[in-house]
Amino acid sequence: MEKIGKEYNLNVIAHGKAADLMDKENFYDGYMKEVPETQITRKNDGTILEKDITTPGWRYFSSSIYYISTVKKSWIESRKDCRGRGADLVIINNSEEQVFVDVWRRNQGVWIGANDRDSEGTWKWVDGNKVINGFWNPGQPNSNGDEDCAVSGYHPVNGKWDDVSCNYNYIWICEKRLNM
Ligand SMILES: [Ca+2]
Ligand SMILES: [Ca+2]
Repeated sequence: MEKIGKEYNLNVIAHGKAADLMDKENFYDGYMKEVPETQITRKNDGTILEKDITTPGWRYFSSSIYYISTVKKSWIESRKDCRGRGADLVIINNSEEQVFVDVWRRNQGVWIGANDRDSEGTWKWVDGNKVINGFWNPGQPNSNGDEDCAVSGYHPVNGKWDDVSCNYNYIWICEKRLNM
């Protein structure tokens, strides 16, 4: 499985397109079940290490590696998990990354790194940058009650975002940017 996983990652590097990921979905169904999770360590020297890109349990896509949880937790606990892995909740910068997340979430809601916990109505990513052109469902975010955290795929058939209570439990996706 190690060898196949490496070939798969290199293929994604070569093409870098979300469409390739959809083509490979059946492939990584098997792959994800068999490889163990391992902790990754943060590199400070700015080099791209093949070890990072091929870390078991993580997927490479467009200058980042991603991890998806197998259990559901609150947004804060999910973020804590990502930070413990040297990463943070996923920041979605463009439609390709949105498709990547949408394919990988497999019809489940996933926490993403967008929230308005600091200031109601001001949506920011976990890196502090404002959310611009978010992939929100119609009528969202509406802070219905008190909703400060964004989930992709609240409606399972569509990966668009809703704001929901941060205390709900969802799976989550972590992102670690590689220095390229
Ligand atoms: Ca809110
Ligand atoms: Ca909402």
